[in-house]
Amino acid sequence: MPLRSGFLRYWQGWLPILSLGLAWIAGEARAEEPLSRPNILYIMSDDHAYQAVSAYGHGLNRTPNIDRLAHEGMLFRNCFVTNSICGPCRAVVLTGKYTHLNGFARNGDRFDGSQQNVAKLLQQAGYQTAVIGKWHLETDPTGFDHWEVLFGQGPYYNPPMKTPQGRVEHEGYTTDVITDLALDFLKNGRDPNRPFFLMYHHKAPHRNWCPGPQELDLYKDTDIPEPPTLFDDYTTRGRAAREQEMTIARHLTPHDLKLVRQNEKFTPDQAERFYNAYAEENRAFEEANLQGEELVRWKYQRYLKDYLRCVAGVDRNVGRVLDYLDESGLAKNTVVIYTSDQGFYLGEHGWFDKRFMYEESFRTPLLVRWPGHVQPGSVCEKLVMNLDFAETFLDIAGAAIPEDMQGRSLKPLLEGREVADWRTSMYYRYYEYPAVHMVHKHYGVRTDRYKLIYFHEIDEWELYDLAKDPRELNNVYGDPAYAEITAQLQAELRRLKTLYKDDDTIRGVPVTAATK
Ligand code: SGN
Ligand code: CA
Repeated sequence: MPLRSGFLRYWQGWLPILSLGLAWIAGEARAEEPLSRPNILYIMSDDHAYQAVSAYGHGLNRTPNIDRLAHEGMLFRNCFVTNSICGPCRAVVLTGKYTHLNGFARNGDRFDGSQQNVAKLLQQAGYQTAVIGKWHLETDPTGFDHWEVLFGQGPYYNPPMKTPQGRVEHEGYTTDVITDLALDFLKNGRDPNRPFFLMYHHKAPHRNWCPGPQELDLYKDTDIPEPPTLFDDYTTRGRAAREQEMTIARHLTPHDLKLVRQNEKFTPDQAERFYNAYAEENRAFEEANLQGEELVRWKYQRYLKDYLRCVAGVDRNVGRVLDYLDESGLAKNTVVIYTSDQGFYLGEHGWFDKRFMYEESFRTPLLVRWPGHVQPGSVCEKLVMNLDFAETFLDIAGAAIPEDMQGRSLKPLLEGREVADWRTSMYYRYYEYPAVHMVHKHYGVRTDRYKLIYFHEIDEWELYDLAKDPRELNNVYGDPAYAEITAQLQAELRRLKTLYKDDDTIRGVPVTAATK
């Protein structure tokens, strides 16, 4: 007995320490396991053209914080969207499927939140999921543990946000507010036992380009360089390029140009700061009574400066988030992606807005940092698409990619591996007509060298040889020298249409009926 009780006492004395040790080891293992899977921070702004990300080298502006992702990660030079318009792009990113399968064809449609989406799949894989900022899909987010989104487009100042608990009012500049909420999630809302997937979505630099108080005075004494196609007259192009309603010359409004009071619900201080910033220039403008090309040039400067001021606000806020990732130690195990819902015209062809399959709106910026996986300062030239994003997130998370997703994971490209059978052509389709900006419906195919576009409702084809004509000023459709390539591209277009199961319906409803 004495022996036994001595033995027991001996072990009883050690037991709490032993069990603590075991619990610690188990706890460590639990904490280790999910943390070995990286967090995913997906940053998407709205209408941020690659021409206005300085890492792309266009010389319009400086975006030092976004550029960090290129210096510390990979810059994709050829990232494109499947359908260059906001809501549809967001639906593609969530589902990894083309518009005709996810059902969200035009802004204002209601996203079917009951379908499979990447947030739901990551949630099932053990991720904590969140979306903060612009959403624009009408129905409530599904698959997110946490969400706080703008109502529709949302304002530039003092945005109310929609949450599962109802409407929440905020005071401040929306780009700052969305970042504050994202930082609050990272600091206080995060589950330390799960990796996170955070979609942090800006409203800026969407029309009507209202800068924040900190950026209102930027570019005051500078001239922004004009694009060579500012005065494009659309010779050689068809009806679509002529009939659109998105010219700087005729379609920017006095409201867009800050020549009249704004629709924003400013506080008195915000209003004073805002209107004072424009007052002197507006007086000079009225006195000058500009006409013709001079007037277009003035409008271009006003548009671009406001646009770039909004971009500077986004960049400053991306910097705040990257700094927090560094300070908190999260940076080393977090994949950071920066992109825009689609591209935008910054005066090219005389335009603002997007929608067309021409380069500036078809293409979107994409920069990805993933420490230990992506070679800092690397560049990818492959043809990638927003269709690939959902698959990429799942692959990064080590989760299975469903068969019915239509893109392909970018993970091998990110890791610098050669992928011999990567896509060499891309399919595009736009449906929003008639609608604001009046861009005719079209679909088409782009390879690394050529682009064939079919405006099917007006039965007009366009063909561009991007090697000879990167600005797409010379439509060579019908030129006998291009007969063979045209036939090849038409065959490729048919092949892609079939491959992606586009049967001219939106989920079984004929396009004409579905997009009225
Ligand atoms: C608003 C804008 C348009 C813009 C669409 C879609 N007009 O209607 O210029 O094309 O949104 O933009 S505005 O005067 O209200 O700003 S999207 O990015 O949401 O698709
Ligand atoms: Ca957009």
